[in-house]
Amino acid sequence: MLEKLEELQKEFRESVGTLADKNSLADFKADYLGKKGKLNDILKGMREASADVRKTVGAKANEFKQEIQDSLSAQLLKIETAAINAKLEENWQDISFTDSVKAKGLLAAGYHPVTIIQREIEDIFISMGFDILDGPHIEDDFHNFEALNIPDTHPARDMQDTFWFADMKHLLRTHTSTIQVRGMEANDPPFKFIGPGKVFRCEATDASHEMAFHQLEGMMVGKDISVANLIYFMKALLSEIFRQDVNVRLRPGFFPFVEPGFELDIECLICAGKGCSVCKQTGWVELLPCGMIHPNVLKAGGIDPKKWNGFAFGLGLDRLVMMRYHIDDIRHLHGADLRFAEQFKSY
Ligand code: FA5
Repeated sequence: MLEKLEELQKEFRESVGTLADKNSLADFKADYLGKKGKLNDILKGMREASADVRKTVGAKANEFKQEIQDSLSAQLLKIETAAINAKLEENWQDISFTDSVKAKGLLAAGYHPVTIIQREIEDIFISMGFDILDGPHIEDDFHNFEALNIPDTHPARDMQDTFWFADMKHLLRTHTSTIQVRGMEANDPPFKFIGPGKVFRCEATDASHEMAFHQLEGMMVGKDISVANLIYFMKALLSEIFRQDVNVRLRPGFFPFVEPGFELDIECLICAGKGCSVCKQTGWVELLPCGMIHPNVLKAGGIDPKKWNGFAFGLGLDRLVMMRYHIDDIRHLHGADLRFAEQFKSY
């Protein structure tokens, strides 16, 4: 009996690994452990056997039963894992941007043109030693207006139509100049940083105006900084971005947080200065307001204006993108037309 049991065990071990599906596993189990199965068949003669044999064979048979259960469970796990892997293999997709993916017509991801330009500008300023700061979209009155020399009743508040929250204390920031205030709060001079981000204004849209758009703030605070320093950095930026000669003009501009303030306009690249809907027929596009930081702003940021001074600028990123890629309507930048977005895939 012991010999037969060992033979059956050998046969079991040889075949259990070849079972390939759940049904054959169930049949196999019944074949070995069922009432009329192979194991019971061998154990039929147990009643007549001596006590010694019954003890040895009984122990061996129990061990074997356990082995059968364990091996069948392990084989079931193997079969299920193989099935899952086969399914994964079948549904596998190459999402790297290879020619084979393009050929299959799968949509490949790319960067939005605003992101492309933003990163280029970040690289330019990093190479000139600037840090990059961030700030929240939801701001308070202090950071958006008060600290920027725009007190409560100041008419300049009407220059930027504001989305206020119901508490009338919080708002969606109307410009990235809020990052100037946060930068001054967090740093001791001298410092220089840029702060790119989304801004929001409650105004009607047209070819060059959006309600949600992007700006990139810049601030440099140090000793004896002059308008010449400001113009140097603005020129460096524009020549890197456009890599071509562009006509610019500097004219006086009013912003309560700078004195003197300037508007740096670029000759419209859409119409080559002839006049179109983007430049409102003027031939020039407002791109880069800037100026020397007002002493009140430094004070509000905890910086002594008798010791330190500096410049700040607030670049309109969407309009820069429009000039760079000759896009004739800002609303294309925020639309959902994939034919537009796909032109900028950078892979
Ligand atoms: C400001 O927002 C000032 N905070 C900029 C500044 C910073 C001045 C530091 C001085 C020193 P302004 O409202 O002009 O300024 O907006 C800045 C730029 O954002 C504009 O030149 C323009 O390029 C862009 N811009 C303004 N409004 C819109 C709009 N609705 N849609 C798209 N771009 C806009």
